[in-house]
Amino acid sequence: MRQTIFPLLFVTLTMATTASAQNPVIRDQFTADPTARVFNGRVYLYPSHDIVPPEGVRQDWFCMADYHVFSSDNLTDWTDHGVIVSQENVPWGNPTGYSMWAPDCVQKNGKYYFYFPNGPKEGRGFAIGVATADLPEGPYKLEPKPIAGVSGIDPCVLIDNDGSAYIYWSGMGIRGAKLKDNMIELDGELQEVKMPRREGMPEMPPMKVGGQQMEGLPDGFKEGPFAFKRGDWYYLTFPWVRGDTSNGATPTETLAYAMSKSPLGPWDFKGIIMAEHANHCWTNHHSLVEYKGQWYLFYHHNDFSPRDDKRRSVCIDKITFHADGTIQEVKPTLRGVGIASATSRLEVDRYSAASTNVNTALNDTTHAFRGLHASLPQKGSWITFGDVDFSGLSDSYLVVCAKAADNTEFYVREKNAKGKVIAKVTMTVKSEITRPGSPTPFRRDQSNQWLTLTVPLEYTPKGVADIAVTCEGAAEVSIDWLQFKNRPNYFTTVPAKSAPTQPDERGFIRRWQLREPIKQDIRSNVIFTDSWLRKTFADELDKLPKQKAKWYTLESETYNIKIFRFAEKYGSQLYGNLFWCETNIDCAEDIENIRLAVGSNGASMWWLNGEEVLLLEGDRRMVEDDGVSNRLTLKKGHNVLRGAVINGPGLSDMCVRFIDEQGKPITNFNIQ
Ligand code: FUB
Repeated sequence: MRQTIFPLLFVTLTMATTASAQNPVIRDQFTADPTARVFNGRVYLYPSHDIVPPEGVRQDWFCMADYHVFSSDNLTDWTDHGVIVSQENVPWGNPTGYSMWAPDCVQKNGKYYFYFPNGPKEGRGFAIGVATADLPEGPYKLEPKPIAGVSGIDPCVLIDNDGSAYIYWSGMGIRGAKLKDNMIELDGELQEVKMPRREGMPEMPPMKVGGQQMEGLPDGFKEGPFAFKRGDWYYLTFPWVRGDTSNGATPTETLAYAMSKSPLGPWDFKGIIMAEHANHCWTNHHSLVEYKGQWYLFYHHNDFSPRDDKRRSVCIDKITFHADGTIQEVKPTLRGVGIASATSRLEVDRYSAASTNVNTALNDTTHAFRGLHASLPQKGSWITFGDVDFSGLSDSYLVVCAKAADNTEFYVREKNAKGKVIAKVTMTVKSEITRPGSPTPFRRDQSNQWLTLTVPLEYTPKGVADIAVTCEGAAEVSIDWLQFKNRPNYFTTVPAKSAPTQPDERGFIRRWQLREPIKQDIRSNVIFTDSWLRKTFADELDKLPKQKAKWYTLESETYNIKIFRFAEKYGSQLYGNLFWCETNIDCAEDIENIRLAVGSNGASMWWLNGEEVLLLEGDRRMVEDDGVSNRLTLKKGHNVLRGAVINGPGLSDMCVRFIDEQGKPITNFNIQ
């Protein structure tokens, strides 16, 4: 038998990762008809791949040209392994049919069998092809012919405890058949069936059909069989149009199921797994899988294409079984499954639950993959978002992307709408905000636009907790996402009685004692004249011994001391501060004819052993060696270098070192 080999060609060279604990789970392409399987401890997702039909192809119909496979070990972070099978490479398939509908993949004796429907090169209808691989993500090798005796779509394979394999498909109802050990042929005789003649079409020759009709299923349109075994029950689950409009439901697909004690039935119909989609998306298609002790329902919905129900996206929700094996109906959520790290972007617009007046809408109606936002219209409106893991938080703050009129308040709380307040957010004209991707905050002056705000925390939950966002003001608040961030470690605390350190190789002093910032109300740095600075520093210096302020001994990660980060952590405001700093220098001998060289943002003044040695007046930037003192001596033994840095509306930092006559750094002293 000739086998067509399509080696690595089919696997895209890069693997993309998407992190999305919410529904839909794949956010950069349409994905439908999800079959989830657990292989080697990971969940593999084999969906079909909806695309927008190219020109010349029917625009209002399903359009699929290839298959991707995705995998995850937490149902949150998904790796796209790329294309595994493509229509132009199927030896028997129509290369421009765009009919690569719902697939499945199973593993037997270490080999992976990928089953997929496709339109044949000649004739009409669908056949089911097989591709095999040594790994779940491929590369896959295509069988030259489809499975004889199977005419239809939506293949699903069940492997029983004794290794017997059964295939189910839809076409003329739902059919099932035993597979031979080779997994690519039906076991048993094929029957000749006369094909019904379609109006205007030539008569078709009779077809050889295998397997048997699945008995016991309800009337009404059925497709997409997914069969599995749990305990000693076999389940046959399937999209089903119940056609019952009495409860207001439109005749679109539900997900339904039947149970049996034998793999090919007869089946005992049990009811609904998921009701019709509320927005009338016509199809649903699904699979059930147990992973790490929890059962999950994978299904699809047209969230990213609300006006076109042939472009769909895969969602996941938890599913539970009653003690008698029957299934509890699943209500679709936007939150989906998986524990979301508090430090990842929490798309709270895809909430677990919401007050009835909350609306969700696309951020950009022309680019659905740009996501959604949720609007909380009035005081008391709320959304909750389950399973957030706070364990990775230390010294953190909240970043939130929201839109509201000025002075509108909303809170982030633990657990629910009445829970403990984690952070209070007020949208004000003078909000200090950070552009995404930029570390520099700035001030905004317009209202009711999308803003990314940085907010201090009132309280940090422990472990895994649910959170809620509550509207506290009279006006509407729209929320896109939240994220908790840990402040980077710009400083290390130096414990008392630590060993002395030295300046770095460029002579910069990194160990400092910093007094907690002193708030200043300074609108502009133009006031930093010599006389103003001398008076201000002299007054403050006078007060220093009388104050009960806290001093911190810190070692900086960088040569320039980011005292604005110190202010952020230990002060009441980021801008408008006076900082006192001291460092203790021990010399083995006198070091003469050297100069103190300082860069500071903004102005600063420096004293060595109580004597003023340098003043940097005016509105300064931190530039290395911006101001240099007269010649001075670091005396043998102990020396104290003291500085005062002051800034109005800017972010403060400083770099300090001693240099010799040639400008070379002095490094031969200890710092206590
Ligand atoms: O995706 C194309 C078809 O739509 C599937 O094969 C059916 O199950 C339905 O979901």
